[in-house]
Amino acid sequence: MKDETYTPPKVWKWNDQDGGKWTKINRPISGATHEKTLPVGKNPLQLYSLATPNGVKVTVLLEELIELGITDAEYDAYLINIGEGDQFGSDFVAINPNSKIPALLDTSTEVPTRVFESGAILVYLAEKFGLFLPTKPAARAECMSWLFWQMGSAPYLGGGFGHFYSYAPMKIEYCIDRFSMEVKRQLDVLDKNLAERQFLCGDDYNISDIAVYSWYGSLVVNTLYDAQEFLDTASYTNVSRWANEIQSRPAVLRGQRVNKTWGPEEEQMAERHHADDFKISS
Ligand SMILES: N[C@@H](CCC(=O)N[C@@H](CS)C(=O)NCC(=O)O)C(=O)O
Repeated sequence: MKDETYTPPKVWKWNDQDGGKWTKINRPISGATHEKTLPVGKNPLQLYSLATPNGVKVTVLLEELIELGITDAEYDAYLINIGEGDQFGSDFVAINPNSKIPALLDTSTEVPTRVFESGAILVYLAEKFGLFLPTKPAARAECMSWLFWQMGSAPYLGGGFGHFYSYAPMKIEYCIDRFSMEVKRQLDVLDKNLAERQFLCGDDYNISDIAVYSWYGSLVVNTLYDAQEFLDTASYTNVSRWANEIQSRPAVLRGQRVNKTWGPEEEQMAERHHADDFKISS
């Protein structure tokens, strides 16, 4: 372990720490680093994103809405390359002062509405179109509980486990153990819930399934961190059953391709502007 003898100084200073894959974009300050105008397309909704699990949540919901014939959910999806620092451009920061994808601009409202944080975007869209979010108080509370569970839990999976297992420049047993333990505990929470229910909240698929699937479903179907074997995800049989069912939905397959610029070419789609884009590129 590189840092066995490290003693933290009195005051932490920002210098050339080797933060691994993301080291070039990590900064201890917020705000724009450069002027950059974002494109705006013709559709009511403008999405600025990338096909990471947080980005995919939104494109899956939008594709589900379009699958149901909701034309007002048509959207332009523009690529934000976080490896190149696009999230620090001035127009992006005006939509999301937190400089992270996904960010949404709803141009159909009298004054364009900005929405940031993937959970807030899911709730905004579900409420706007009256779909995928139950309205009865008890069912809504259950949906919100699982949605907020995902928002609070996934940083342990992404920023914790994923970072130290996949991205960190050295393998640190202490960190990998700590976050593997927590991720396995989280998978067990999901598995016990899904032993009783088809979807997270019962018989109906809603935005909590979309949010949790994008992280934990991807983990068990092995599109995230290549950690299926390491975490023995197959032993969470109820999570696997649920993930495979969601994975086969046409809207999910489409949503996962939007703003994707890696993997097999036929799965990539840097930008999306029209439902027919999938036909053209597939
Ligand atoms: N809590 C935020 C997290 C978003 C987030 O972490 N996005 C990552 C990609 S998955 C990002 O944009 N990272 C760029 C950076 O940290 O500079 C959400 O759910 O929207």
